[in-house]
Amino acid sequence: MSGDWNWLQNNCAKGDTIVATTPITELPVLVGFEDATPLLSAPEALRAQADRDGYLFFKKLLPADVVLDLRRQLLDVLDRFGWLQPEAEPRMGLANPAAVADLAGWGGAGVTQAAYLAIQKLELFHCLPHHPKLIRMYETLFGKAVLPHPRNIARLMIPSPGAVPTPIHQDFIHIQGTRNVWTAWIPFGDVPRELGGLAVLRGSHKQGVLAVAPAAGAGGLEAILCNINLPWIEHDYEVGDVLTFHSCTVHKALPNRLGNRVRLSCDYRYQPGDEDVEEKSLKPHMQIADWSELYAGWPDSDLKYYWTKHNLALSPWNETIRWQKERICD
Ligand SMILES: O=C(O)CCC(=O)C(=O)O
Repeated sequence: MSGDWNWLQNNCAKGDTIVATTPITELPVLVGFEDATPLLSAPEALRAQADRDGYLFFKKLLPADVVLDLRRQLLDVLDRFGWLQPEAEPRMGLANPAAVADLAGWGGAGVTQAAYLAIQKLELFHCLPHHPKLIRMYETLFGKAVLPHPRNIARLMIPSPGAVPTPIHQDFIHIQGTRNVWTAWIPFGDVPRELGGLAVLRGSHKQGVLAVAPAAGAGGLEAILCNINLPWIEHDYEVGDVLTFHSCTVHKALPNRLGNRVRLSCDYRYQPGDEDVEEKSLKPHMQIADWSELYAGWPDSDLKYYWTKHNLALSPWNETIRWQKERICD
């Protein structure tokens, strides 16, 4: 055990205020998720693994052509805004360093508000979370009907001087409602570890809701890890892969070490249809527009306002969960 870890434990024992600093980097790191695909035909075993680890990984759950089609649409938007290298094929996803030098991402999306609006208008972006492979997987996990949240999040992580990887956090403080919400993190294209994929802290969902401190990066709040000795699991993602994790599972993005390559991904969220949902989960991400504006260019589709057909149990937002800015460890 390292000196840093001992420092954390000693200071925790004394009840000092803990700020999230060095001990986090000292946690063990393992590489490679176990593929949970075989457990889809053994629901009890699937749930046992989900309960043990707080996440499940499915190798190539989604068809590559669908995911790559969405990747192409996202890169087209980045190209339209002039952020990709003009001499390279857009599908390579290579940022133009001069064009992104001053890029200030809006609210953790990685791109400006105007570009994020264009992305939120893409029908396929909001269609993909309803793919039967995803819905069946969550029905198996929950053992009941599933509510996909319509607030779908895209992460367009363009390497620019101001870009910061998503900090260590739990989704629950940003979602609320039932804790039984699971996020699907889906890479849009291959995302080796060097490109800055998502890492999860195995078993951390059993720690409850952790205290937070302000931090740079998406979400703006960092979970304070105190007296936790669990391993980080990192992975080299391939197109079609799906990682899903509980709303209390601690996770973070790895830094992008691949120069100019853009990292694209999404967060789609799912919960049992009969459990509480907080109202903002039913609105567009960061309330960038009304649904009517996002839907304006779509053909007629059952997916428009689909959640209004569910009998939803709404629960109120609790701002105090996000007020905890420091924690005294016991
Ligand atoms: O993809 C990312 O960098 C962040 C994903 C995530 O953890 C989140 O949006 O909550």
